[in-house]
Amino acid sequence: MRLDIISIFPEYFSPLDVSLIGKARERGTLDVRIHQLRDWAHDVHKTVDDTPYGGGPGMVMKPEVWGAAVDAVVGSADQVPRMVVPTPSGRPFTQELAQELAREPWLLFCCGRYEGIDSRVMAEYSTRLRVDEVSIGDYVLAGGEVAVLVMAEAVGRLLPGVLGNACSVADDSFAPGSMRNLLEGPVFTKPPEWRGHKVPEVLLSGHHGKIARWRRDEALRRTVANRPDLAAALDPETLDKHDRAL
Ligand code: 6GU
Repeated sequence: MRLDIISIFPEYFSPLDVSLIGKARERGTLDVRIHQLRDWAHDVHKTVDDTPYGGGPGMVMKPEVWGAAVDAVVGSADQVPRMVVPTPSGRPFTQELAQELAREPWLLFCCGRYEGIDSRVMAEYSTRLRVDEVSIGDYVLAGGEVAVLVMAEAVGRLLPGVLGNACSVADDSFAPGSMRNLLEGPVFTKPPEWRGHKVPEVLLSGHHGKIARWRRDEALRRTVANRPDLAAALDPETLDKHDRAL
């Protein structure tokens, strides 16, 4: 996968040099290219923003600068990227969207700062590319950079060969399967007792059926406690008698 990022703060993306994503880049699974937006600002001050039409606080990023930057990155290749614009007013970023993005050969993330990017930029590229404005949650960040790190990691770990163990993707909270829509329960490793806290007996029993049942119970308990919204949306058909007793 090719992943282009345009930002006025390329320094934000040094985490992409390390860990899972860093290794994927070394192997050539992932081709990450980070661009400084100001390279396409042509006045002496390298201005990228201006005051909003209609008044109001803050600044808006200029369409001409973004247009020049995106045109240069998209170029005249026979392929075009899917464009993702991080913004708190976008559609929610979910595991489902991460899976969809992981199937794309080329993603372009456009990081806005201030009050955002002039809307005509998204309108213009929507005629040529798939454009999604995406939010990573109900809170406001100072810019899209950290949101892009979040999305790049969520997407990158889904690429074939990036995770050591393909099963760890299947087991994730929010992944499809029998644990679908349930949060992952607690996990334990050696020693069997630590500071008086014992590992639940069933996990030491070697009884795979009982272990699976216990894990599902714990997942359901945790979902009810931490995410009543998810618990309420569980399909009653998939809840068996045992689940309902919890
Ligand atoms: Cl994608 N960007 C910004 N600036 N704030 C956010 C966000 C994105 N998602 C949640 N808050």
